[in-house]
Amino acid sequence: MTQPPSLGRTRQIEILISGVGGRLPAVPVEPRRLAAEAERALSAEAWTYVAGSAGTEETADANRAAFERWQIVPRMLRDVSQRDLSVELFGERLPAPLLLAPIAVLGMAHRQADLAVARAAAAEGVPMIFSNQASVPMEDCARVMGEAPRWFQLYWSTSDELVASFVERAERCGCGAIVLTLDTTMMGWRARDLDIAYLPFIHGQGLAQYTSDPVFRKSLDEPVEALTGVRPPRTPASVLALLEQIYRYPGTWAEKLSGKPLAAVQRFLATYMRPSLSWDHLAWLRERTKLPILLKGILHPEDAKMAIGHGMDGIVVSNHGGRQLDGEIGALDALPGVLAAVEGKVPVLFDSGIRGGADVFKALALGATAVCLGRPYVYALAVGGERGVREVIKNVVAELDVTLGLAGLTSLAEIGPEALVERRTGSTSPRGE
Ligand code: LAC
Repeated sequence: MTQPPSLGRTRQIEILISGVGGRLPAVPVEPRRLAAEAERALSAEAWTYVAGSAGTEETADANRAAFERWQIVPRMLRDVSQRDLSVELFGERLPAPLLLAPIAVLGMAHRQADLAVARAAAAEGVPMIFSNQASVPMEDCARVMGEAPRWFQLYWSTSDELVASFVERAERCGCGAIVLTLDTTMMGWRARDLDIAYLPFIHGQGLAQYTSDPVFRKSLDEPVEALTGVRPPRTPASVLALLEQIYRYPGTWAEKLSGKPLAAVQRFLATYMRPSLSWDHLAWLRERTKLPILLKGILHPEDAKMAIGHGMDGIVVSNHGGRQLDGEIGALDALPGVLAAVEGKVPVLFDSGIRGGADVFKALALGATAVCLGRPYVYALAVGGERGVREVIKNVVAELDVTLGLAGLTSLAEIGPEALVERRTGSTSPRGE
């Protein structure tokens, strides 16, 4: 699949011609305005959960600062009239080096949640990575995607039986890869969420992969060990939370009223995190699936080497959008070290901080094979639903196309570190000149 030769210009013209008729884009093109409109569209709880990062949110700032440290040095007079953004990943040719990152609880952003994103991703040919914490079961998303590419993100819970079931379901759903997220062996210290004392999962949101799973549902017949001695105070709010759990639990009214919705939340909270996970576990997963396995959350070069040593097929350099560990290295700052350790043996993907096409260009120039877009598509979902997600995908890809051409390049293979210079105070000069 290849792009029309001037995708960036096509998108610009499409927007500008519609503007002549007084019609504006469904979602803002400018990333900060997109976030601001999403904040207006979302409930306080949803905005806090989606936009928030860990602790003082220094990591989220570091992610952006890392992009700002690199500047593009364009070349001129190079005939950039024909450009190609396509890339091959695990035997599949993608129209652009872009995937949609797995994001939990999209139901907080829009009624159609993951389904709207799945339709938008399929229409644009951009793979969607189904979230382990989705609001819609993966089977339903796969159904609306036809043959379009999709992957599955896995959290390794304390139940290996459940992990195996998720992986089998992902295979049956036609997922092209398993992305094992490693940086969430416990929930990051999310000060914003703690200040409003809100976690969507406790309200029965983001549990769709679990409540649709035969292994998980069977486990609800067994007693669940209490996590702490703390019980919610009996208030109107706690009754409302119970009603939310009942409303979101799939099944017949008999099941809904059987105590299962509360059991599902309790079982989830008891199972979800596995801090004991270690490198030794990977062989078990490797045996269970022929799909490529990518490790997401790798930032240290030694971990990258270990991943390859353990037969992993790819790496996603990511700090979970700054949501897990405060005061952590900016993800883009970690990319060169990981790439040097990987020595081109497996594809290295990147996420955390991508806001537009120029950011994608910088990550590719440093050596990433492709990138994952995160919060911007959730913001677009909140503001414009499926159409909004399509637009944000188009905008990022179009901006990448424009950036490529204006940098004097015509294909991804041509993008390399020589296109960048590290920002210095005072004058900067391109490498090699
Ligand atoms: C989060 C987890 C659940 O970032 O992925 O909220």
